[in-house]
Amino acid sequence: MQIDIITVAPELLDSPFSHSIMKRAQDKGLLSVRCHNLREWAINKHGQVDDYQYGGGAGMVMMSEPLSNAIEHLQQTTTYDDIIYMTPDGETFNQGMANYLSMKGNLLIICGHYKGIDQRIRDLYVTKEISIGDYVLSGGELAAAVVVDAIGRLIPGVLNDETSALLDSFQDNLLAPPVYTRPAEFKGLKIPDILLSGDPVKIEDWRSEQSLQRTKERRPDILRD
Ligand code: 6GU
Repeated sequence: MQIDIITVAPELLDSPFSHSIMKRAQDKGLLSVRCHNLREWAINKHGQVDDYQYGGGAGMVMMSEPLSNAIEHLQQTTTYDDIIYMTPDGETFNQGMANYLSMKGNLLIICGHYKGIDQRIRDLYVTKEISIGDYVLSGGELAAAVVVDAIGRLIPGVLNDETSALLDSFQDNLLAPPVYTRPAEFKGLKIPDILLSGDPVKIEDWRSEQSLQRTKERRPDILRD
């Protein structure tokens, strides 16, 4: 899978994809993430990519020309399954969207800043608008990193134990059960006896029950879905 990201702050995206599972995915050739600095398509030598909004009001708007030129430049060599705009007024990201997007071949992600991007770019190019939650970030980069991480780990072959993504919280509309590792007693707290029983069926039943219990208590909303 190839993911291209258009941003005014490529430095913000250096680190998230350089470690751990995202790094492994790229080293294995299963995922390629490329960040493109929008200022390369600035309208003047000052690197201008934003301007005041028509109708007045505080805050700058990212101009259509640099964005359009960047998108069309990238489209010359890549056909995108989706062109995604990261925006707080987009559809709220969830595991189902991550599953869906992980099956795509090429994605283009546009990160907004300031008051957002000129509406005409959304009308002309964007096929999907994603928010990562009901709060406002200063730019779309951290949100894009979240989305790419959630998608990237689902690409077959990225995780060592291929079944582990299937057992994640949310994969079956249930939260994950509690987990424990050594020692068996820590600060007076013992692990549940069942985990030492050696009975895989009983352990599986216990985990299912814990998942259900946790979901009822913490996220009754997803249980109803
Ligand atoms: Cl995608 N962008 C920004 N700027 N803020 C957000 C967001 C995106 N998702 C939640 N808050």
